[in-house]
Amino acid sequence: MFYITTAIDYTNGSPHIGHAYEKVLTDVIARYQRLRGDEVFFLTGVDQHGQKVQQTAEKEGVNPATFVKRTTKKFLNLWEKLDVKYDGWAETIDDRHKACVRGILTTLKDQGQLYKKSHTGFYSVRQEQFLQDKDRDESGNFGPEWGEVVELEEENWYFKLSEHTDWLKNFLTNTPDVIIPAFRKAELLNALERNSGLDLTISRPKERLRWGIEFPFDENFVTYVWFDALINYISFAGYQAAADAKLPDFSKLWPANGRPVHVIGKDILIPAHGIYWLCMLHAMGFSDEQMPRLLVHGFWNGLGGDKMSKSLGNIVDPIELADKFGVEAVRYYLVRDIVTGRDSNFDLDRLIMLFNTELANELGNLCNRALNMSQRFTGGTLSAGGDLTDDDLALQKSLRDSIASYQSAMDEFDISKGLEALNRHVVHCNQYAERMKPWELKKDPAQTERLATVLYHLAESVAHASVLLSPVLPEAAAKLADQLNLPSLKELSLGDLKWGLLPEGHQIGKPKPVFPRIVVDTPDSEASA
Ligand code: ME8
Repeated sequence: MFYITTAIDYTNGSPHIGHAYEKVLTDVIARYQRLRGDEVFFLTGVDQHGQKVQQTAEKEGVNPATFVKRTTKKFLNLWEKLDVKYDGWAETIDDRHKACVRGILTTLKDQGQLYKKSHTGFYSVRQEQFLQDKDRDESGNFGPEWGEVVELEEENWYFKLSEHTDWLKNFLTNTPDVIIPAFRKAELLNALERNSGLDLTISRPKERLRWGIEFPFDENFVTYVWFDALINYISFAGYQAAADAKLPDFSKLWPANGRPVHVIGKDILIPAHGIYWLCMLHAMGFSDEQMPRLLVHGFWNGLGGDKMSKSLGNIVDPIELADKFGVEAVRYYLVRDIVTGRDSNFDLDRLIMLFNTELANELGNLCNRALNMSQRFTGGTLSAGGDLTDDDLALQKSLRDSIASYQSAMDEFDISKGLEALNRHVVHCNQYAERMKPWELKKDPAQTERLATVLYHLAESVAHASVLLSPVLPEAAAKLADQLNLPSLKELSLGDLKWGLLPEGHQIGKPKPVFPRIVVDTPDSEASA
């Protein structure tokens, strides 16, 4: 069982391209794992509590519950549009989740992991939060962005995080591959050095935050939004769920020796996932073997290369993009033009260029050639009968190499490299077609068998390409399988990818272009040339 999750998105605003990237990336990984033959459970969802939501709802003059329902819908619509196919959907206002959070709070309290104490500190009335030394400006003051700052005493519940940090240091130091990419582990260990000794405030007094999960043993407090949100990974996996809760069987999704994969952005590794969550799991009695793997992806910067922000007005809207360029172009770009773990600048010219060169020109051309020529020259009937030349054998080797590189890249969550491996074979096939010139062979009756062999090599390559492409572009892959007239392609596993997917005498279907070129009619766009 391969259990994979994404971060759950804040519902205080609309989804942007960063949200879309994370969910498409996870969808691609989930689909790839299925292609490998694994059973997969993919959980995603929304983070609906907390101060930000309460504040935005107030600004809009609606109650938080109405507000989150409205924004949650935007996320649901986006996943449907982008063909993100999850198995479980997490909403933190769900009663089953609340019951799980409350159960965990009670257990941790009974185990002596929680305590209540009062804290005196500087509090920003405008931002409704306690400030820390890092919030001071160069002259040591709290700047005007914090508004009125007052010294305040407040009681809260704390989780004894500090009791788990030595364990965490040892665990991280001695366990390879739990933080991906590895350079993030060094950052995490550094942060742990700086943070050790601190416990975590896990409550907010109701006087300043009402929109949260009420403490089961202290009605004056709600749960801190991160403590609440992180628990989604287990609550929606069926952790300590009631029998009739319609949730998965937890022991199947998260067995004693199983590590789920949490896909998260680089901004929420430290401290939320890398420190709080791993320590929370440890406190709940999860073993080292059960600690999740954290796959930490990078950020898309907005158009122009700056960090995306409302004030710069450079936030990329995934719905607009999909409407303009098509869902497949967006999905392809989001996993092709970024190395998992690194940042990238969102660039429309590159979106168009990558679609037009790698899909419309290379793969599209190969599909058109293979299917159209087979239809026109042999009535759509395939035959692999003839003797093989060095060129044919080189093509078959190129395919084998390509599948092997694809698989090792995808196993390491490096989708861009996996697609590159697939593209190498597609380019090889187009060059093969140029050299073999089936259109010339057609003119010579003595070359009938040779023509069939060449066409078979091209069509067989399209069949493999459609399977390899399917995690990224499921719709295009399904169309190709239909045109090849081979529905079973949609059910294949990676292990089934051997030469000869298309049986002798197979009759292909009617070819139709699957990757129409994106044409942009702005005069200065190079990509439209
Ligand atoms: O952090 N590029 O929610 P969120 C790539 N609710 N990824 C980006 C991005 C960008 N420009 N901007 C944001 C939260 N993300 C919490 C998570 S999990 C228990 C709770 C990623 O809506 C970000 O890193 O701010 C995170 O993984 C996800 O989008 C949701 O961000």
